[in-house]
Amino acid sequence: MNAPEPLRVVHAACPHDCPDTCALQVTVQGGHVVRVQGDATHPPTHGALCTKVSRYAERTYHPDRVLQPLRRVGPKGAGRFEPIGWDEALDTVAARLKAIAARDPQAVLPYSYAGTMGLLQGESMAGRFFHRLGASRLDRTICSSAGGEALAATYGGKVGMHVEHYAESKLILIWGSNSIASNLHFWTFAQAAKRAGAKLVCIDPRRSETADKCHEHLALLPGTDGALALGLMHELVVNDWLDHDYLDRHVRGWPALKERALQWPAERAAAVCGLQAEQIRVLARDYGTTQPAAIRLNYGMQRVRGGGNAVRLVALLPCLVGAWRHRAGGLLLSSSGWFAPVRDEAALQRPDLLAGRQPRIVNMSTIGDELLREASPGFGPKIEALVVYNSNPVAVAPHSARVVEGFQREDLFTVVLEHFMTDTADLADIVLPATTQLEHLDVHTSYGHTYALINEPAIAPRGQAKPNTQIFRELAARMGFDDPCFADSDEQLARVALKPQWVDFDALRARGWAKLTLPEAPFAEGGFLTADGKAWADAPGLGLPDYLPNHECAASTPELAQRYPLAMISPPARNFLNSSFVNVASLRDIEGEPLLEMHAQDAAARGIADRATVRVFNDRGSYRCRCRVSTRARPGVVNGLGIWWRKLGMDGHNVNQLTHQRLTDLGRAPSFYDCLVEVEAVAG
Ligand SMILES: Nc1nc2c(c(=O)[nH]1)N[C@H]1C(S)=C(S)[C@@H](COP(=O)(O)OP(=O)(O)OC[C@H]3O[C@@H](n4cnc5c(=O)[nH]c(N)nc54)[C@H](O)[C@@H]3O)O[C@H]1N2
Ligand SMILES: Nc1nc2c(c(=O)[nH]1)N[C@H]1C(S)=C(S)[C@@H](COP(=O)(O)OP(=O)(O)OC[C@H]3O[C@@H](n4cnc5c(=O)[nH]c(N)nc54)[C@H](O)[C@@H]3O)O[C@H]1N2
Ligand code: SF4
Ligand SMILES: [Mo]
Repeated sequence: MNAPEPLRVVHAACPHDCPDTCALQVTVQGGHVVRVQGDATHPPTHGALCTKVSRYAERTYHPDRVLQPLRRVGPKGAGRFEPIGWDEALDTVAARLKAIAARDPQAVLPYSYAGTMGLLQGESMAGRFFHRLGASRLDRTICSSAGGEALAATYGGKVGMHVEHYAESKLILIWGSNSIASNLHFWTFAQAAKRAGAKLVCIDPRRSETADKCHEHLALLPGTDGALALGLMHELVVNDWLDHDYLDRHVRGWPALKERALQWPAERAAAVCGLQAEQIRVLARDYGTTQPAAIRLNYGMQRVRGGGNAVRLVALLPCLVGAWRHRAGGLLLSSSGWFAPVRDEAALQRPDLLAGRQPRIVNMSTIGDELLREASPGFGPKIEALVVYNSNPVAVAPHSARVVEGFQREDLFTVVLEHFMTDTADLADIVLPATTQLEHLDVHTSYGHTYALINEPAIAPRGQAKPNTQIFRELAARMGFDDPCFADSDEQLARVALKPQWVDFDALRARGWAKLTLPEAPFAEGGFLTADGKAWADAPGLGLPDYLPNHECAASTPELAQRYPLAMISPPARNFLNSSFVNVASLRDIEGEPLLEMHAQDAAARGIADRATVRVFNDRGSYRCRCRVSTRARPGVVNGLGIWWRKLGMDGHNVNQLTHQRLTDLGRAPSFYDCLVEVEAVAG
């Protein structure tokens, strides 16, 4: 008998759009991945992974992986494809893009998001390619730009506490975050704090898994967080639970904001939020009298019309009470701004290849409308070609009916780089097989901690799959782009991704991760990243933040609220990551079917029984799912857990059949959780 092949352990990083960006250790034997584990030495990961990524190998070795290029044969959307060789596939794509670009390169649009958060397989070679072509630029707003712009307007960047320090907090507000599902490694620190006596408060319309484990749960109405923050400020002012010294020295515009807050007694805020005034008073007293007090804000609360204003208001709370003086006090929404000086985006993406051109910018969040727009002086040319990578827009973008109509245009040429035949790949003309994280090199930063990570390839690409970088390299050659930068290898890209004065690449490689050197309590003495170092209540061009009611609610659209009296939010299901993993059988089995959680009172009023099949609908469309009559939903609000692949749902639709394309107040982002619906039981 032969001796068993030796085991090899490779440093890797979780590629997913998740704040935790775990450090992985991948065990390989005989060219095959046998185990994916968390790196015990990486402090935020501490050796533990979520259920989804513990199964990452199942995704890589999935029998449905697309492993060769495909060309559509039937009519668009019929899902009939035939395998073709790489040469033919790339020649076809290059010929079409060349012909379109000869008329106007802006008729070509890249569409990508965070299927992988890797700096290489994200926007490196792809960025170079589209810059050189002069294609339309994509406004990448689908997730976090309302909150991101709000943080920039308040702190001067997407910066906040170090996640590790939550373990020492005495009070933690978990605000718009189902941390157990979507920020597991923060939750570990919050639990340590809880064991040490800290109080945990969850602020979320849904009684989530996380709310179950907190001491208090404020189930406010969706989109009312700004009113809650103003109500809390009112209590902090009238009870003088303020850090006057901090406010005087480190906050710009506080006197004016204080006047606004004084118009929001607890009763007024409670009426808007659908809470009891007493709940707001108790929370304000806790927050005003406990140090250190920390807020873990997450993006769930900014997917509404007033999301940007709400984040600005919440982000000012730690300044009122001086929470920033402690390393275990303050707020974290995103840590990605700490990496802004570290990442060398210009070196990776080479915007200089635009050579002075300024192509139009197209918003990814309104892709349905954009694809259906005709040429006009204001818009420019009609979109004739779409190159999709790292995203599944047909499932995740709002107002699916419009999105699908756009993707079904017979005159649209669509290329999709993918691992699987997603809802988007089904509507492609050409599908190109991409490698997964176990098959390519990458470098990662994080939006939930302050460590850089390396991802070494563990195995050779499966089948004929190629890294995104390689696909764009080969396409560039066929387009005749002979700039030397298109010959850079992934290794060369990895070496320029992070600036050496911050992260030494060889040290990163040796250990798998590297912590940025940053102050422990970054704003203990002010020093925000704004022009004057203060936190801005009054931001240039924006003025003071205020509560803005949802696009769709009784206050803004009373007639609509009569017909569609239920507010629907569509937060992520725990065992999926956006629409990724929906096709991994073991994870889909845990989730079961597309679910709508509904309060018993609302169910009784409609004669809906637990586990009934229901139709959820509004003027934009409808979809079917299983109803769970549950205390996870508060009265008046239904929770449609996302984001199923349309074709794996009950009727070929998902929750985005109901969402709309109206944008947030800041950041031009979608307002997924600002959506009125009605629900009825259906037979069968
Ligand atoms: N398991 C899992 N993890 C994920 C994801 C996933 O799909 N699955 N998605 C990843 C992505 S893309 C992101 S952007 C991050 C963060 O993604 P988030 O969407 O922030 O993720 P959650 O924290 O799961 O969900 C947000 C919470 O906000 C609540 N919420 C909805 N509307 C409101 C509101 O108006 N006010 C308040 N206060 N709360 C509201 C929801 O009920 C939910 O519990 O998570 C990432 N992690
Ligand atoms: N109703 C509703 N809609 C939502 C949300 C919600 O909460 N409710 N959340 C929104 C949010 S926060 C976000 S971030 C978006 C997310 O939307 P997307 O960024 O589109 O995320 P995914 O659905 O995970 O799709 C990512 C795709 O990229 C592919 N991929 C992964 N790695 C690679 C790679 O290396 N190469 C290539 N070529 N492909 C790769 C995966 O196979 C997957 O199909 O959805 C948004 N849509
Ligand atoms: S999805 Fe998040 S929690 Fe799961 S392994 Fe990746 S980074 Fe860690
Ligand atoms: Mo996201």
